[in-house]
Amino acid sequence: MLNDQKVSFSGIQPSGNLTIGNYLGALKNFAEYTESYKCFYCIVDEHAITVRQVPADLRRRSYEMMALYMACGLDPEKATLYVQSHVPAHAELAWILNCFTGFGELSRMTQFKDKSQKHADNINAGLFTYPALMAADILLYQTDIVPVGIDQKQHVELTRDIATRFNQLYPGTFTIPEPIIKKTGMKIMSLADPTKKMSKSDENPNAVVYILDDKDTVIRKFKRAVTDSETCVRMGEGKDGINNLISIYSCFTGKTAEEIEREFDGRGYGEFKLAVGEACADSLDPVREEFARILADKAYLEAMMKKGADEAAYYARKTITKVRRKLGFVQI
Ligand code: AQP
Repeated sequence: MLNDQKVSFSGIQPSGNLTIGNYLGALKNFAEYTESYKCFYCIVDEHAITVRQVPADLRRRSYEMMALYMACGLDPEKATLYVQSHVPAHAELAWILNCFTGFGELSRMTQFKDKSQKHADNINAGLFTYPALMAADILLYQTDIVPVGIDQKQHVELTRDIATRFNQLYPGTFTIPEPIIKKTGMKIMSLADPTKKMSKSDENPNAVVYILDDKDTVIRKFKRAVTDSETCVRMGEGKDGINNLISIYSCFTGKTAEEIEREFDGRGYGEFKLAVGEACADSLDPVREEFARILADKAYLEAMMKKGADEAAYYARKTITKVRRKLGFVQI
């Protein structure tokens, strides 16, 4: 907690074009905390390099994400929007927290297991210690809440364990954060294989709907979405494709699953898929327009990045100074 105001922190990697999974599970929810919390929303480029990135793409996507944060309703006057590598305290605290994180704890992280399978030629130490950097991101700002999708729950829980352990040794250092995971949209699945999470680094572009896809592309992708051999639009076990489409439609329209089942009673999958595509494309239309407008002004984006980095560094410095003192590092 900073000066009695509660803190919300979250981050997204600029490791690909953002998907509606990133949007519904995280980004869309960020703005609702800006009135009552001090918010820090970060573009976590240091996390992104745990997987090989093309430098020009990483740079371009960092600008794009800054524009997208704003296009999704985040006002840089109300929330601190910044790039992780602009605030060196993240890397500094990550090193310290590495020394308070168990090898066994890191070995149990599902993301590490998944990503080391996916990138078998590059299982680097950064991929393994990624959760310690994420703990640093969160703990630097004395964060109370972390709005994320369900896939990040395990990392936030580890952050809590690390913070609790640190506080036992050095009382009063960190606020213990809570993950905030919305029930609808917490895990949007791939359209090509609805048993798998929709992921921005998926190689099959038809598996993923990007926030910036145009309307025709969005509708085409939903039309092709894998479903099952039934025709009735209803939630059920083994109906992963339809369950996923119902939850996407619910997120974009605010309707409950029961309302959706009633709305499509007696109508086939084709009609339902079209409605999901239209609801998604229509909701994202204003985001796309705003994004294009903001992205065109590079000087403004850079000024906002600088402003965000300065603000974040100010708060991060307070925590890092406290941590250094508690650890016994000499202050000069
Ligand atoms: N499919 C999803 N459904 C709901 N939420 C999701 N998130 C990601 N995918 C889904 C949430 O988006 C936020 C940012 O994620 P990230 O960039 O840190 O990386 P990630 O979780 O590993 O997401 P991706 O898209 O799968 O990225 P890549 O392909 O680079 O690994 C998080 O809050 C996450 O929960």
